[in-house]
Amino acid sequence: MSKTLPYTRKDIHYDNAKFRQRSFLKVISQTLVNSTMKRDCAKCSMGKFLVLLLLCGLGYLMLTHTSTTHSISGGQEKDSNRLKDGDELITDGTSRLRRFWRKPPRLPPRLSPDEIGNVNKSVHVPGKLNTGSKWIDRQHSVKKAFSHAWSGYKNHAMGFDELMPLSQRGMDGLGGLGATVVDALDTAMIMGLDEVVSEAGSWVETHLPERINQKGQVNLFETTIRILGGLLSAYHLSGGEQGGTQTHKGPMPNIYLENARSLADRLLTAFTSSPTAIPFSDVILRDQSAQPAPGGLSSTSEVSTLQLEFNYLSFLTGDSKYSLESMKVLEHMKTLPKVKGLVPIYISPHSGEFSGDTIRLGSRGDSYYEYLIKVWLQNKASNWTYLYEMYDEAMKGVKHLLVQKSIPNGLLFVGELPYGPKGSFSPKMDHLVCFLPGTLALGATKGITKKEAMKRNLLTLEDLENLKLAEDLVKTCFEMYSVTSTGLAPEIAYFNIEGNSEGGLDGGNKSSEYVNDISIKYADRHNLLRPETVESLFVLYRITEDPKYREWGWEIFEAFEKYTKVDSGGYSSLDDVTVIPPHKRDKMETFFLGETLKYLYLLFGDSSLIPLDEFVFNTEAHPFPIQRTNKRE
Ligand code: DMJ
Repeated sequence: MSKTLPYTRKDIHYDNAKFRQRSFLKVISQTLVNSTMKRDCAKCSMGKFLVLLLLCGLGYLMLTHTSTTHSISGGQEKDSNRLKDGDELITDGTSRLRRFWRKPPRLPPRLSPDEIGNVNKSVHVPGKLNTGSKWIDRQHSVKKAFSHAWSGYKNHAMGFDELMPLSQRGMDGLGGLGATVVDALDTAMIMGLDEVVSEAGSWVETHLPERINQKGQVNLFETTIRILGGLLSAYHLSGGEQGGTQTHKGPMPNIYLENARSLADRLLTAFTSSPTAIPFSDVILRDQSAQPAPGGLSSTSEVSTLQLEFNYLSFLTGDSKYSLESMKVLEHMKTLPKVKGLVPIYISPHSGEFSGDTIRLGSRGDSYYEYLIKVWLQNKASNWTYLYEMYDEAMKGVKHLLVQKSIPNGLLFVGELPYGPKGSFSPKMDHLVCFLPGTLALGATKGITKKEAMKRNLLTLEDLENLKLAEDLVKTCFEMYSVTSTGLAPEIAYFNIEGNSEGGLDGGNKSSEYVNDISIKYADRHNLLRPETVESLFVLYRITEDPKYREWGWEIFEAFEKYTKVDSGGYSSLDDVTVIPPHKRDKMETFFLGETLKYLYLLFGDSSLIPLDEFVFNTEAHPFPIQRTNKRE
């Protein structure tokens, strides 16, 4: 059980008042109150009383004088229309005077989660964060990396699921739907790479319909998050929701939606053939049939990480069946027994019950927790408050049962309960768990900046605690990279804790402060170009606006460039991140283009690009717009 949480108020900087600008009069009056003048005035010295009077008069004149320097010029006018409550643009003296009498800071509001979500529309100021050209250059480097990855794939593996960059050929590890094409498509749109959009879009138009009809077994989860998700975001980003006007190169947006619908109609059989609300794990596309995984069980994360995609498809098509089937899973899970909101990593589609005791936020558990909050955020109009409650309870469970601190240097990490709550704690953390800092931060502010949320008094103490935990955990994720010789994280890390030091060696970077806190087992030393840490850095940067997250992201990007780039095109997974030079594995995962490079590009870019209070990213980094209305009803 965690001995390190909860944080104290001091730790989480609970002081809304210090995020408010003090008015001019407040500064004067507080200075007077705190100065020796206070004592002197008490003696009623006439001279000092007159000085005080003079100061007050001067203050009043300054504040009520209408200055032309505050008039809004043409360029600013546009932005000023977007300013709402609490913004600090002052245009006349009367407004200034009003600021004198600002009410004292309120306590966090006691709103229901849905109410909090609804008042959370952020005031967005484009260009605010992307100041210096350093970040423009770095963003450009990521774009170049994407082009290099795509050229390797296009030249050697076009139409296959993945590129084998060393062998310079393709492989179909995901059922043969050209997964890299579809996963990469919206990243190319976001980066403005028209040629790639055109190549990938033409491939979708020409080849995907036939593949969807004729291919065999695919995994429901992987196909939903990568292919269905990629098609839906491509539809949105190419202007599909603006009435089909084409705003990008490539086919008309409807091509993406038609393919999405055709694919989803087949995937639905995984739900409809199951005797319970829990879908089977695999679908045979050409037969339009479904089957359970060998052994009969589905992964908890897999069955609960379909709803963003199916809901959005229902929204776009007006056909509620996709949403209804997928939401049955979460509605059913709501009724199942849990351990402080935490759930085992397997579930049976035959009985509808969880199976086994293992609880973790790594593989097979991770995105269950991610989708609870994201599906709620996506569908504010639907009032699915139970999802927020499940998320909230689960995060309390994480803090209570899974978070511990390493020795000797105190990194917070999220471990596992391989034998349930009564068994021993394992200080093992998959890289996959590094999605959690981003999710916690998103859950705390609902996508707006911390500063804005503080200004509007929207954060509860629990939100602030979760945000603090997010910041501590993302540091740990970053240190999982820093402790290795290559600067790249292993697939799994173990943390040394009091009374339990797992085997394994250090990461090889002896100059890291945390070299004795983290150990890595031989079998876990690989790196698959995974996105979770840069994903969380992106979210944490957008929410806290702390530039260190960009710097950390840049260090990680440089390490990818140095050790995973293949000259003939593409990037490769590594066998061992602790040795230099690391041996390459000959596989470029689709999520390197779909997620890792997209999040890095967004991290270095302007915050107006895919704002977090207007879009929700599926677990494969495909952004869907947050739904303000519910078309289904
Ligand atoms: C991706 O397919 C998704 O992010 C998923 O949720 C977890 N695994 C990979 C990336 O690591």
